[in-house]
This record gives sequence, C-alpha cells and structure tokens, in this order.
Amino acid sequence: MMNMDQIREDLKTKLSAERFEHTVSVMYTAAALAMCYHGDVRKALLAGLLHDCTKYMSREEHITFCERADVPLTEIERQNKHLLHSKTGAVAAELTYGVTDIDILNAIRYHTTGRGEMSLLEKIIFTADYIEPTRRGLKGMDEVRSLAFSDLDQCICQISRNTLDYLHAIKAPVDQRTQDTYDYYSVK
Ligand code: DGI
Ligand code: FE
Ligand code: FE
Repeated sequence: MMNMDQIREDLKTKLSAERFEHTVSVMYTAAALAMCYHGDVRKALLAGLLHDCTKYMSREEHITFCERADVPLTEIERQNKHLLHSKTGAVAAELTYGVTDIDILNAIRYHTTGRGEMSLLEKIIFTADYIEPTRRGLKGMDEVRSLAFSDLDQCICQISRNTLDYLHAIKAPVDQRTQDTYDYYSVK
C-alpha cells in the first residue's frame, strides 16, 4: 500500500484545488468523529483521504474503469456521476492505492448514498463528507454539525432526509441505497 503522504501527493496532482481542500477537510473531520465515538482514527483518516479519489474522472472514464475491474453497474449508476465516483473510488483505493481493509473500502463505496445498518466507519465518512467545515449552504447545517457529535444515527437521518428532499426538488432519480439509508435511520 502507498503510505498516506504518497497518496496525498498523488491526489494533489489529480484533484482540483477545491476538491483537494474538501478531501483534507473530510479526513480531519472523520478523525474527529472517530475520536468522539471511539473509532479507529487512522482508518478514518485514510478513508477520508481516499473517499473522492476518482472525482476527477469523466462519466466515460468511470464506466470504463468499472468495466476493466469487472464491477457491475446498475442503470441508475451509469446515468449519474455522483453515484459512479463512490463506486470507482473504492475500486481505485484497492487497485491503485493498495488498500485491503474491507471496512475502509465499504466506507468509500457507500459514502454518497449511505446504506442501511452501516458500520461506524461508514457512518463517520458519510457524515464527515456532509458536515466538513468548508462545505457551505446546506439546510440546517448548524444543527446537523452539532448532532454529528452528539447522536450520529440521528444526524444520518437528517442528512439523508435533506438529500432526498434535494433529489426530489431537482427531480433526480433516487438510488435504492439512498432511500434505504433514510428508511433505516429514521426509525432507529
Ligand atoms: O462527492 P461530494 O460532492 O463530496 O459528495 P457526495 O459523494 O455525497 O455526492 C453528493 C451528490 O450526490 C449530491 O449532489 C447528491 C448526489 N446523490 C446522493 N444520493 C443520490 C444522489 N444523486 C442521485 N441522482 N441519486 C441518489 O440516490
Ligand atoms: Fe463524494
Ligand atoms: Fe466528498
């Protein structure tokens, strides 16, 4: 596996300056959440660093990358770059950067949609991506940020409700996993 410094240098050349700043911000926010919930801080840093590692790819590149790695795509994923980058991110984390830890790979794979019954690390990356301090302008952000450090499951419920509201407002197709996240965490 490449070490964290090597991965960081590599990503600096691949991602835009803003995306790189977001990446570093997610990394440290994830570390803070891991400290709060007694998770593995090193894994949180690594998953945060890699979560958007393929965000520079075009839709066609994502699709080619998945075909080469034999990763099947659903029709809705094929149509949507947001859904593609988390899938290819997990593949690149494994094949390009040499990550073998399945929990880290899943945290990257499900960071955009979430899923029901997430591991602590999956919850941390899903949440850190949304609340990191350089991200602005989302509904009820102050409350969501505070909730992240007091009730992580409730926070995930709020985030996924906001995402569903947003997707309905722009009439974008909802992935089953995005719906599952809300369904699971809203009754928890
Ligand atoms: O990569 P980031 O911008 O840091 O954040 P992200 O990976 O959470 O992606 C956020 C985008 O993904 C946001 O514009 C909403 C979109 N998204 C999340 N779930 C779904 C979705 N888009 C569609 N079409 N369907 C979903 O279920
Ligand atoms: Fe992302
Ligand atoms: Fe992100």
